[in-house]
Amino acid sequence: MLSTAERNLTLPTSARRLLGWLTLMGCWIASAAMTTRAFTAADADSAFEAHARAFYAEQEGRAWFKESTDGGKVSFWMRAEQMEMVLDAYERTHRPQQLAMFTNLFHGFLADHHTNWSRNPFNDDIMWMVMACTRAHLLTGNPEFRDVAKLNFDLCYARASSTNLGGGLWWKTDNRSKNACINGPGAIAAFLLGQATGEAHYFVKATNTFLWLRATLFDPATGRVADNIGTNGHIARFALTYNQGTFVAAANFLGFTNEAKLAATFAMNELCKNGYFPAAGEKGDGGGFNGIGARWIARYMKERGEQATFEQWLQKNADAAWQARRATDSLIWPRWPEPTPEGVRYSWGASSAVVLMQVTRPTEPSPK
Ligand code: 7K2
Repeated sequence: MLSTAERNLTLPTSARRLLGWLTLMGCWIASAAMTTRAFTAADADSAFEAHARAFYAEQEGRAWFKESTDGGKVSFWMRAEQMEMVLDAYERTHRPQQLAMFTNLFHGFLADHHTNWSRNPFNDDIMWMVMACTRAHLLTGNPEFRDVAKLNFDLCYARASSTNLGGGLWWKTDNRSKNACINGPGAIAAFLLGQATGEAHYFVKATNTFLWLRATLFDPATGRVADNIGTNGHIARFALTYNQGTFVAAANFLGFTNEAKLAATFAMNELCKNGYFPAAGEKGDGGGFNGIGARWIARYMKERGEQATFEQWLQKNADAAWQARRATDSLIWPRWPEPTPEGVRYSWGASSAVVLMQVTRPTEPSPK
């Protein structure tokens, strides 16, 4: 038998040169593949498990998320939204233990905040938790989740809805502004409750809320969703990824696909730098904004077959987020592609990357 080298020697010079080139190219492609950032479904599992290991706590069937690696308990809306993160994982894996986690978190939430949330002056807080519970009901059929969602949506909508400024929902009970962060979630919550209960008035509420939001805070020329309008009519124009995401969700549910695409495109092209979601602070409300944005944009993309426009962008972020995990416990802060530093990390800030990795299609198959 001739060795490869010997066999090559029998080839004419031009063919040998070509072979040399091909070998070189092969090495180059292989080394590029090794440095290419990629994540697998197993990595999405690992990211979720790392977050749970660091922050999920449970006692006698009642669970919560710690505020940080130092302990504590995370506040109302960040807790609700990390419950949505658990649903994102369940929607991807269909693992019963993730549903059990949600159920424990639900009971833990009610133990701390009771079944009637009207003492919370933030209407948006209530709507975030209504969304979590209604999604859980739609996934499980458990009436416990639906009934609490319905009770609290109804009381929140009754106090938040008004004709001032042409309609829409007040952000807080002091009735000083109408914000995207209540009207997007309010429209989503109403729509999902319509699905959960079959009661048509919820779809009317979803439509009215969305149409007000579109007319008042959405710019159809750019896709920007402004943050809020005050009682004096002043519009705060700044745009945030979570407001873009909830607008996209409501638009998608109600069939306003042009608006959904515009708002998603604005988030991708105008709010991102080098294609990366904006770096968020970890302690405040902003830590989980990108997770909310990614969740709803990804869902819209999948339901409307818009992968060609948005999937590479989501995957670039999910890859970068996974690369940015820290070695000690695989937590990921909300400032990828910068690597996650050692020290205290916050559950809400660490949830954005976890959500992103649950809702984005992996860029590589899992190893066998
Ligand atoms: O001003 C609102 C909102 O319009 C804006 O987008 C963000 C920006 O800040 C607040 S919303 C944050 C609230 C969420 N609900 C619970 C409250 O404790 C919290 O202030 O960050």
